[in-house]
Amino acid sequence: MDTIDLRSDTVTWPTPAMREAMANAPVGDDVYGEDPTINQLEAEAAAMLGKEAGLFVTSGTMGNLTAVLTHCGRGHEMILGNQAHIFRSEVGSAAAYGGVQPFTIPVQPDGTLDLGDIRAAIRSENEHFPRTRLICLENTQGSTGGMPLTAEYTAQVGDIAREHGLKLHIDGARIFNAAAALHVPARDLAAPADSLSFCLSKGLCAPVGSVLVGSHEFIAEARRTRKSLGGGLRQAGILAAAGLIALREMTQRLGEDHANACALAEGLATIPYIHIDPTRVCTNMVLFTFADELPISIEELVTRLKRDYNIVIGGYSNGRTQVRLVTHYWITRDHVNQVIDAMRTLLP
Ligand code: TLP
Repeated sequence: MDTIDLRSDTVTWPTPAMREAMANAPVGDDVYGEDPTINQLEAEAAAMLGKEAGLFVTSGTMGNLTAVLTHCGRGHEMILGNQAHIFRSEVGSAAAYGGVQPFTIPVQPDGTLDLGDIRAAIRSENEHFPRTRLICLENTQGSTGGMPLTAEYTAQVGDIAREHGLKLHIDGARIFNAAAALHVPARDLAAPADSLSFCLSKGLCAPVGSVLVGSHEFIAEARRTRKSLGGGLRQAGILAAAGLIALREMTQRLGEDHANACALAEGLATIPYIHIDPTRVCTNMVLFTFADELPISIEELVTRLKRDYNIVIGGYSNGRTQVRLVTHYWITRDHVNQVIDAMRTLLP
């Protein structure tokens, strides 16, 4: 990549090996189930997550929406975090297209939902109430800086879901970052869930795509939901070919991104005007805030980082001084050091 782009891991370019695999991928019409590369990707993804079947979808948003619409009907309620990507950043799609009502509860500083809060949010049977149908977790939890949820915690939520006849969906956009951070197979984190959607296109570098996994029965229904959303794909094996490399190879190297995120956080912690707790960095995200008495405005800082150092940062918005930096395949340790040096120069 030609810039040091830390806005997100969504900015990653496909690797040269991916581009080559894409050019040579065997393809077919996937609506007929005849794309061998997609079939292979779906089977391998399901196996890695310990589920029966998988479904290739265009994005994390489509994976989550397809899952929610498959689990829930109109007027049903889903319990999820008030900082969940599904609630905050998916355009209200579950409500818009499925009439599914969100019941939000606070995301805790460690990225979990409090078990007591989940229990309290489950509706009793009453003519007036919507029916609770689904619990959604996010692993890693983006709003708390990519905190991984453990298998033990997820199992406890799974127990609550089963006790009450509910389904559990995991927005596992970065589930392989969680697995790498916790040193467990991703399937352990997915085990209690009825469905999980993960992204090939974030830290795993594929240009497009996510995979939704679950039981044969669930995925058969989800296929219909995906079709209704306009997500029935044809010769998309050229995309799945990159996804296979993402799954087989890129999942194995995420620890490097986590180590770079730690190094970045530790370096930033030595700079005046930056408030950061490096011990909270667990995966590939670094969250920090600027002190109020910054010598230059945040806008000026962002402009000069880009203009003078070719460093792109984001995550802040007017009136908010919180910044998120995300490490990924295209960010090297040398880049990390350049970022720390540039910040130190601009914030003396
Ligand atoms: N996250 C993006 C932005 O939308 C915020 C990012 O830069 O982090 N679940 C989670 C936890 C996500 O972080 C994202 C994307 C999605 C779902 C949606 O994935 P896409 O962008 O593929 O629809």
